[in-house]
Amino acid sequence: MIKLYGLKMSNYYSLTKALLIEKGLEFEEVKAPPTQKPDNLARSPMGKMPSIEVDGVFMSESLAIATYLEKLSPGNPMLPADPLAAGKVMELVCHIKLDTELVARRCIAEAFFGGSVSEETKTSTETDLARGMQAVDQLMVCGPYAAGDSFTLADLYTYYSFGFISGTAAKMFNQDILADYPKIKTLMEMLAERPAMQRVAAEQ
Ligand SMILES: N[C@@H](CCC(=O)N[C@@H](CS)C(=O)NCC(=O)O)C(=O)O
Repeated sequence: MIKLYGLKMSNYYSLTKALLIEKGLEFEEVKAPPTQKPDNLARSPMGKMPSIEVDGVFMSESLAIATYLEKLSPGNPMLPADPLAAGKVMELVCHIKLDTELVARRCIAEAFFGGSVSEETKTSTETDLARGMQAVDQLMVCGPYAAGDSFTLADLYTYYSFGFISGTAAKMFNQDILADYPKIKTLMEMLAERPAMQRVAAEQ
């Protein structure tokens, strides 16, 4: 059985858990904080969460795990069969991850953990996040799902990134970041109703 390591508070852990549920795969959750200790580094070279273990093999990075799960369990696909459409899903995932989620993450210490970040970091985060939001919005199809008419990996990354991004923007910039992006806001509301997302939230 697949073992899922990490903490339920993590958005990437939650994303991976929701994916396992969407795929109908059996898994066991193992509580493992993100540390630089040898046991965690063996699972995840940067000491982050989530990671999984399959037959004694460890794997980190949610996108790598998603790629593995897609090959393992092609039923209930998270990528369209059409190569171009699949590429477009991954393009959207990349922009969500790199240009919005990772940007908001620069302020995580102050937004969620009682730390502080420099004024320079706050300013660059606000500017870069605004730019990333435009890029993501440009690619968002919302027809009705993120990348078209079927639920894909892009919806998982949308849901578990924009929850975190909205929280960060509210705390750091007193900003309702989705107010200017009604397409994404409506999609978030729709995705919140999915059984996988509901189960992840209920078990958090
Ligand atoms: N690119 C990674 C990101 C994972 C990540 O940033 N995880 C966070 C929790 S959501 C973490 O472990 N943070 C602790 C740390 O950076 O030490 C993925 O997609 O899995």
